[in-house]
Amino acid sequence: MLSDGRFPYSAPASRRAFLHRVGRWGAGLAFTTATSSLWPPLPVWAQGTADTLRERFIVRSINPEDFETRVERLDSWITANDLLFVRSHMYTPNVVLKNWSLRVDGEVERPLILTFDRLKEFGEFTVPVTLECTGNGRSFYEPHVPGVQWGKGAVGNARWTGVRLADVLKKAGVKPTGRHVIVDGADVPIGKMPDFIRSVPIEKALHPATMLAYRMNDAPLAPSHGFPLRLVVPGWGGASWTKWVTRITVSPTESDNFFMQTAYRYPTKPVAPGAAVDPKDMAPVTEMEVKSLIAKPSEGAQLPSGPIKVTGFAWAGEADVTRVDVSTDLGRSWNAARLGKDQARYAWRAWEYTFTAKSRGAVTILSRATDSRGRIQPIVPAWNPSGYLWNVVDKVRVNIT
Ligand SMILES: Nc1nc2c(c(=O)[nH]1)N[C@H]1C(S)=C(S)[C@@H](COP(=O)(O)O)O[C@H]1N2
Ligand SMILES: [Mo]
Repeated sequence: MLSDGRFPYSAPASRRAFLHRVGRWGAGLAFTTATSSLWPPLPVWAQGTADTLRERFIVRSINPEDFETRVERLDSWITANDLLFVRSHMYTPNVVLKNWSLRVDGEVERPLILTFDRLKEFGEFTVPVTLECTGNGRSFYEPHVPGVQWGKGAVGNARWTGVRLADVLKKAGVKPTGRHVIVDGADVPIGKMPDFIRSVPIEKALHPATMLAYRMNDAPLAPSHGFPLRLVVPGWGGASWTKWVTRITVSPTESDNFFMQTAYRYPTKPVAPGAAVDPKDMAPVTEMEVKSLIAKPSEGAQLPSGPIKVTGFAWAGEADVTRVDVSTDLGRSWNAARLGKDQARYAWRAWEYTFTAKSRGAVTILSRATDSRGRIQPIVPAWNPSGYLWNVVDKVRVNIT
């Protein structure tokens, strides 16, 4: 923060940037923003040009914000801030930085209350990490499962900047009884809904890659993505990445919250599609699966004959993607795609593959990733009652004209 208490990157960098920001808000709001010294960045729906929200996203819900990225828009290793999907169970809280603090308590020697200034003293670092909603692909499960009907686009890759959760916990001094770290955010439940509180086991919380992030792709977090502070849990599904963090409680046990004990759980052994599962045979969802995504061409595209370039991304939780194979003959043969040069632990790999269709008519393109643990995308999904962790071989059908 600046010496006069302003939040440095929330101020417009220039007169041009300022006019750009306020231009689409109209004079009334411009006045409010101009006179407020602590305004957070624009919400996701107001970024870019105002009329393009639905061009960038499939809006699953406008408020709470559940915005699925249109995957054909994913054309770079880093996903732009106005393109990264949004998943919020509740309304986006309006956090005012000067009233915000982070409380660290529970099984610690020295409970802390940290202002944003103090938090930044822990020493920041930046890493690209892929974020995927645990329910991404839910709409493809058969039989149908309730929940946000995500297609393929609840995933993206951003460069996160923040401090190590481990450094904050070390400052507080975790007692030997501290086995889980419970993280709560400023969002408040709607109606009778339970609050959104999640916990991560102490080993993952103390891992040097686990971060309390305040910047995304070098910009302050947008309110939709957790302004001013969110958890980044590399390799794990988005449900663990608590947004709008205000409180971190070290505990001997997992959080007893609904979103740990009832939601976001996965069968510990195989179950028949549609079958109910005994709660004792369920465990919290943690890591993401090995998975690939075809970004282009789009489903149903009409393409002239000639070379067809297929592009996409692949990721594998805490493991590394080692290869992506593509089939254009319904899985009879597979050919290696070329992996992009950009890579980082916990970040997806771009891939591309070019082929020439043998004849006109329908062609099905399949993509299949393999990872450093030898995991490979399946052709048939494993069933789970809430539709998490969909990672079946991806498929796009096009028509060669
Ligand atoms: N406080 C809070 N944190 C949250 C959520 C939420 O509803 N409340 N949603 C979670 C889920 S389910 C996902 S997939 C990610 C989505 O992050 P994004 O909106 O930045 O893409 O945030 C997670 N963090
Ligand atoms: Mo999610």
